[in-house]
Amino acid sequence: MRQFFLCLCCLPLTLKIQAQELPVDKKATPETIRLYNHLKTLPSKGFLFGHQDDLAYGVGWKDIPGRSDIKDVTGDYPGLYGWELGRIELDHPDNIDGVPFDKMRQFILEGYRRGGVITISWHLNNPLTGGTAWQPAPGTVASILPGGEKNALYKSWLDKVANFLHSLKGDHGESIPVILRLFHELNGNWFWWGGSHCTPDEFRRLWQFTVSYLRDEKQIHNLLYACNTDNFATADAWLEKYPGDEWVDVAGFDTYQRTGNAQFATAFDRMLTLLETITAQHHKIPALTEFGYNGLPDSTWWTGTFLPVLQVHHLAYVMAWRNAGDEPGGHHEYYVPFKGQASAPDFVKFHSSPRVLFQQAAAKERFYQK
Ligand code: BMA
Repeated sequence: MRQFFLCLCCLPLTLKIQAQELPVDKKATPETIRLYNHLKTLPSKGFLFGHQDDLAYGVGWKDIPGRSDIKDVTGDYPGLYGWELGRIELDHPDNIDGVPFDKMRQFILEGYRRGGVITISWHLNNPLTGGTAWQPAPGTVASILPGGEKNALYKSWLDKVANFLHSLKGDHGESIPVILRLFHELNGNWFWWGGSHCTPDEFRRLWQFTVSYLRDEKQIHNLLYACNTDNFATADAWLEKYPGDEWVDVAGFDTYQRTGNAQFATAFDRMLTLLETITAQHHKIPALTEFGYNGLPDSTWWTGTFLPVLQVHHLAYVMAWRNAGDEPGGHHEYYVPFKGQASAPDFVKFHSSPRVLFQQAAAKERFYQK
């Protein structure tokens, strides 16, 4: 009898532990479902720190096994790794930023093995004109929807994306979960899918078609879907083209500092407050899907400007954009410090803040395990 009572007492606890919510894909793999549930509760503890292309290159180096600018500075890898599929649609061996897809697959496995989280974006060419992602043309979105003249071409591009996603396998043959960030910065006018280049209805249909095609047609079940704007002014503005609760797992925005610290901090804080309201109402995972202060000219930016704002908000992750280094035309692009960069000592302090999770802390979360 006593044993029976004990069992009954344990029942609610057991049920609670086992109650897993399902993402957009109800047939998602066990690892993907675990990651989804874990990321939902993570913001109450802290946020992952991510970096685009972290393992592929940094400022002044490329393709050195095990190297990472973040590791050079902190001794730790990021907790989240961003990768980019642009040019996969052209069957190109390298992506838009010179990362070979074969190597990317290895880097993804490497990050996953360390317990990190993977997110992927896609600056796909304009399917109507053959121009780049940054070359909008009237009617592009309509042309790739079902019934449109470029729908077959777009599907053939999605087939290539599906093949790549399908090829991402862990050591036990399991599919590596990926947060797929589709049609990002959707409220900006610079991409063919963005801003005034399509109607809210066209955008929603594009999103829903793409998710359905990957999930239902191609049977890709290792994906969480992230939807993000660029800077935005109101919750209504963020939601203007929102594809709908059943189509989105992660909700976020991208922001870059192009003003003084105080002005940036005020705007950033405001957007985070709005995002938290949106994600609470819609039960989505909140994330800062891209950020950066190019060249990091302020040596105390990490703990003086960025962290004070982040600390009073709740996000699952933040992701710094890529350390491209020197670019043609005398430009440079980098968003995390490299060894010797002015903000490197402050980044080490930022790394040790208890709410910021790099790889060592991320591994302890055991995102993919029961
Ligand atoms: C932009 C820049 C470009 C890059 C593109 C796609 O923000 O970093 O140099 O080609 O993203 O990754």
